[in-house]
Amino acid sequence: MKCTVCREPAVIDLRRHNSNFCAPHFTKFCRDQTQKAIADFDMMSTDDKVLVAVSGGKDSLAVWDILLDLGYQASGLYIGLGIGEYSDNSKQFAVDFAERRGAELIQIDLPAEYGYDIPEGSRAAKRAPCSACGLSKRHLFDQAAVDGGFDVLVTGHNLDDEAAVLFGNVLHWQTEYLGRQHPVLPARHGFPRKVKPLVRLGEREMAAYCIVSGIDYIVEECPMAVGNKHIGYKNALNEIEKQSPGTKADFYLGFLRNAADRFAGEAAEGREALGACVRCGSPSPAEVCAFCRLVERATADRNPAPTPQSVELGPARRTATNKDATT
Ligand code: Q46
Ligand code: ZN
Ligand code: ZN
Repeated sequence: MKCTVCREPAVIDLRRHNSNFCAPHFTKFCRDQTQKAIADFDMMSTDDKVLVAVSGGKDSLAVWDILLDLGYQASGLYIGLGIGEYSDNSKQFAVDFAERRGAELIQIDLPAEYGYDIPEGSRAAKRAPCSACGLSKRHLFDQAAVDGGFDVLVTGHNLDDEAAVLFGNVLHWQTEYLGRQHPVLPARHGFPRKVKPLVRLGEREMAAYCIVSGIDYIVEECPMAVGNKHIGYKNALNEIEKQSPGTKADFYLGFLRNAADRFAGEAAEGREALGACVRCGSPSPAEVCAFCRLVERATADRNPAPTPQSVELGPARRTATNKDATT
């Protein structure tokens, strides 16, 4: 198998692009695809102050690496979720990467700073673990981006993730979610601009990118992911992709080109109905936002109910340089 560009031995074949690449040309391919997504969807410019939500997994470390190589001023944000050994290990990969690239890594520790971990939060709130986790992460990412004066929050969602979410939303005709399923969500009061620069690259490509770039990442799956329905959607789409390479990209990128606009109105309606949480000030459809209610329930056993003032002040938010983060 030879590289389509230079005829040297290839390290990967990409059936949907009808191409094989050697390591340097594959790295370039990933960078070009990221740059194309950024340009096509007008995600950000190199003047923007960028915050990357980093989990220690392949996608978030790869997107951080690519953005740094493309000249973006990109800091990382790692949230310790308190999911046992998994969280300890994943944090180390984020810290090591930041140190290697000399990049700033901001860290937030959910148990230390908010008094609960994801297993406890999920039990107390009677929510599935991924639901309590997603809610916590979204809130903390948004808050850290706004507080830190970042122009844009980047997540490592890849083509497989987005196609699986789209598949689920179409299967159940979740029209409001379909209206929001765009790789760029504009900033509005209390929410930073959010972008997904990896939407043109798949899971296998991101794992390969990390391997050829020498990026160590947590390979272990989160132990709480068991039963997550998106895994089933991904498997179903992978079966289709095997028979017909390129279907996943056609499905997702075709939706953005041909159908996403039709649902935009419904998402906008939902957005206008938001007020501000009386405790933390975040945009919320209710008086107290879902995150503040989760904190309250998850910590009810050990703390008196938080007063509006104590939640509003929140824990001290730390900004760690990569050097501080490792000491
Ligand atoms: S970390 Fe959290 Fe994921 Fe684990 S509990 Fe679910 S959402 S699976 S990306
Ligand atoms: Zn080559
Ligand atoms: Zn709140």
